[in-house]
Amino acid sequence: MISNDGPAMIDRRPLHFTLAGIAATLIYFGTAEFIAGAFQSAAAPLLILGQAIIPLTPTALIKAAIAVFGTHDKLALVLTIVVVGVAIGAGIGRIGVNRRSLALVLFIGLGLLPVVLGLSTGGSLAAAVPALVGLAVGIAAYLGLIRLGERSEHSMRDVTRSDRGPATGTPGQPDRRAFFGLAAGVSAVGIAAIAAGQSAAILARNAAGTLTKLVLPRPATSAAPVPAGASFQLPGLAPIITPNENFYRIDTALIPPAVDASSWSLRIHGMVEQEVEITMDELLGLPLEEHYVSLACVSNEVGGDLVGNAKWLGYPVRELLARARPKAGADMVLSASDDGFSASTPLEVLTDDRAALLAVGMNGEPLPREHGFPARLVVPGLYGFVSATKWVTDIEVTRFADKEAYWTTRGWSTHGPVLVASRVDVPQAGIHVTAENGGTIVTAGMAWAQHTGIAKVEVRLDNGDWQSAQLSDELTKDTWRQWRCELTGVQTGSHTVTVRATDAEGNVQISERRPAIPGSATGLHSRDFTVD
Ligand SMILES: Nc1nc2c(c(=O)[nH]1)N[C@H]1C(S)=C(S)[C@@H](COP(=O)(O)O)O[C@H]1N2
Ligand SMILES: [Mo]
Repeated sequence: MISNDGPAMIDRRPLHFTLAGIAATLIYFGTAEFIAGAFQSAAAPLLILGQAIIPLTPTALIKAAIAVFGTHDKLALVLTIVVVGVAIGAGIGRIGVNRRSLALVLFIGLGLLPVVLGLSTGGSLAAAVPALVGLAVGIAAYLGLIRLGERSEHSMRDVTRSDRGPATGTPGQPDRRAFFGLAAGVSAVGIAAIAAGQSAAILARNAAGTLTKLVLPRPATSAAPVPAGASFQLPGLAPIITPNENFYRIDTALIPPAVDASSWSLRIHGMVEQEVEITMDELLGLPLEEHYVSLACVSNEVGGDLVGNAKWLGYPVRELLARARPKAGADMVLSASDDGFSASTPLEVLTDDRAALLAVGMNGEPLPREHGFPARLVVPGLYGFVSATKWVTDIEVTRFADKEAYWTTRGWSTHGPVLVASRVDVPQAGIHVTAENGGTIVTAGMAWAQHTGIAKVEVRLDNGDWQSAQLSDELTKDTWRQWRCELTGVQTGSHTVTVRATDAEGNVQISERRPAIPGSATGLHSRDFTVD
């Protein structure tokens, strides 16, 4: 007798069902992404799931993801959803070994999740199409694959049962090969379709950005050109004006909202004597002002690059609020965009004489879509999360006691004044330097304390004394400044340069290391370098 438990009798069904589940999940995502991409629809399940997950994700995790992936955090999120989805799909597929109808119910339930989420956030019925077609294709792939898998199993059993011996055990082989081939093929097509759908979405987004071009009027008040003395021209040192394409981007939108300038309007309401609504035509007809303002993110790490400086064109928020006439007792302005973000800004900051703008232009161009097209707020002296609402459509005059903004409900502070900060840019990380003229090393970087101004920057080599750095000419007290210092007598070997800034009110940068939550990271930035 030939025993029944030879190697040929390994039960492959769990493997088949698991692989079928994986392939089905990939082809589900792929079909849906592809359809959504082809019709330039926002109904792609990955997008819907991503948007649903962002608000549920612990803030610390979001900030960590931004720190690790930078502006690729959105791609990382999409990939995470695919990987987690595939893992769940594998598990459900495996359940089908014993309970096939349960597996189907679970697949249908999960596949419909983006449909339900899409509809509940105001999506149209048409927006359900990509996920529904994806689900149909995914289920068909699962059932087809397990049938093929079973056929290969049965033929193996038939062979063994009829006792014909291993040499004739081949009739099951073609089916088995067909199974693995089909499972791999379906998975590959799924992955390719996900990639195609995502690329189509990116292309469509870029095209939309150019379609909605807006012609900016000449400023009524222009900013002076950047004086030569404002910049030290040094390789590796951040430029005084950050080009738009290099400006950091932080927001909770998986895809930057596409807001049409002609239908855009801003409403000012709440604790006001007079509600005000302003359209883009009206806004562009007002005397617009140009101001240099540096913007920083509260979650910028010590030495990080979530800070930039631009020349903004806009209308003073102070003037708009004067039209609405805030009522006594109001102390906060809650600005919001249609994507669910909101920021709480102290009313007094928006009514004093600083250049708080409802901005339409950035460095001489209409706002790029990522930076808030067609209009956003920019407020000197506050972190972006409490002031710089992009795609802004709503301004409510209220009280801190009555309303909370997006990040405040997630553990961040209500008020967000910027702390004095500085950073080493030169020598660049990982670069070996040669000391000129017997040990002279040039070090340089940026320092900022928006709306107060930088008064002093000091540099320390290793554990030496603090020495004063040279400062570039100040553009305005709302912008960052460059600093530069020549270190002399530097020996060959490893060194560390540390920087600290002092603002115009005499506040010295906090050297104690503190995490970003709730009100910005503190600590001094150092750069290690090697002199050859
Ligand atoms: N609508 C909207 N506006 C927003 C945000 C957002 O998530 N949504 N993020 C804010 C944060 S945290 C910062 S730091 C700045 C960043 O502006 P930027 O992306 O133009 O650099 O935008 C602010 N405005
Ligand atoms: Mo931010």
